[in-house]
Amino acid sequence: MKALIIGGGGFVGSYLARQLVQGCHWDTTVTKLPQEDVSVEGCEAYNLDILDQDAVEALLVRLRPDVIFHLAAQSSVAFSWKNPQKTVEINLCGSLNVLDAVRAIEGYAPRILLIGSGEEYGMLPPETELVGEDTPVHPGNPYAVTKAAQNWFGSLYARAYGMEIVMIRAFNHVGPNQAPQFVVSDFCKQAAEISLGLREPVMHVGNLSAKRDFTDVRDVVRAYALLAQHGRAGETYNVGSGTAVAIQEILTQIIAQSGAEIQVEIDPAKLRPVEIPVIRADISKLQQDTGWTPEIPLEQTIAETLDVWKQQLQK
Ligand code: A2R
Ligand code: GDD
Repeated sequence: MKALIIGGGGFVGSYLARQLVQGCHWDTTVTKLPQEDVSVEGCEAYNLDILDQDAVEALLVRLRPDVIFHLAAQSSVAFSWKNPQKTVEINLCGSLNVLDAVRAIEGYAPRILLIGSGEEYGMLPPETELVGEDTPVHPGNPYAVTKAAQNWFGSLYARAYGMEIVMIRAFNHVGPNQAPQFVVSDFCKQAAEISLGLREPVMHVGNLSAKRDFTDVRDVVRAYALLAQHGRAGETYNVGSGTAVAIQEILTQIIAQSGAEIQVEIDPAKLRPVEIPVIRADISKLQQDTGWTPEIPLEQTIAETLDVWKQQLQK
């Protein structure tokens, strides 16, 4: 099996590349942006901007992968409020470039995994806390709008052109080396800096009452590989843990694991114009079709993320 990961220079990319090379033994190539570095043994890397459709098509003609994992995105909800246009350009126009590049190649019918988001469900009525794939979507931020639109295009192209597209709604994924704009990495970085005496013992946080569904990135990429093999074309799959944890609970765990005395301050700049109170995935469809189940507990992910930050900050 030949796999191509588009957007492999981000957080999930190198974990997915390792899963495909070491776990699945697939011939795997990644694309990245020129300033990024992806060094996964046994994996070749090419520079690719998904906004350049000709370049996307040329690479696909050259490699003709059997499976394409489309990860490339502007992935920050917070940034999407600041720059909705850029978010639309990358997440919607960029994804269409990938789909249209595949379509333009005569006789070529790869499987395509489009990675969307649990954020697509958005503002749900208060009693709907567990969201299945058929729950109507009400995106609550610009990022979520682009991912919902990507999902609709995936479903439309699968139906209209018979393309082998599987859509994924990924809920919050976490793990070592995630960028510090995301909550677990952000809190772990601040706690590590405090433990090492690099900053005053005060953590700056946003909304602690929101509840989100967190899964370790290594479990997430196992699910992606299984969906590439067993996911049904034209269908959407939730990928999450099936449990919702309050951000306050995560903060408490991180502070306890850091062993430091820490004060907490709400930073108004970290609050969002609209906040969805609870997001929790119904993962029964994923489990039925693939047999996947999450294996790494959140405490372990937090411990490893904290450790990696300490190592990096001491360099
Ligand atoms: O924004 P950057 O400089 O971090 O680069 C991101 C890259 N990217 C692009 N790649 C090709 N052409 C573009 N025009 C373009 N714009 C951005 O896609 C980054 O290296 C990668 C996405 O990785 P992350 O932002 O680290 O997201 P993560 O956590 O790996 O999530 C993978 C997928 C995304 O579609 C998320 O929206 C979804 O899972 O949750
Ligand atoms: N980043 C951040 N920093 N978030 C905070 C903070 C803080 O200091 N304090 C509280 N939060 C809350 C946010 O308001 C949000 O409710 C929750 O923590 C998670 O925020 P993020 O980690 O920034 O992730 P996200 O949920 O906005 O988006 C992530 O998950 C989506 C899937 O559900 C991203 O990885 C998206 O790309 C992904 O699609």
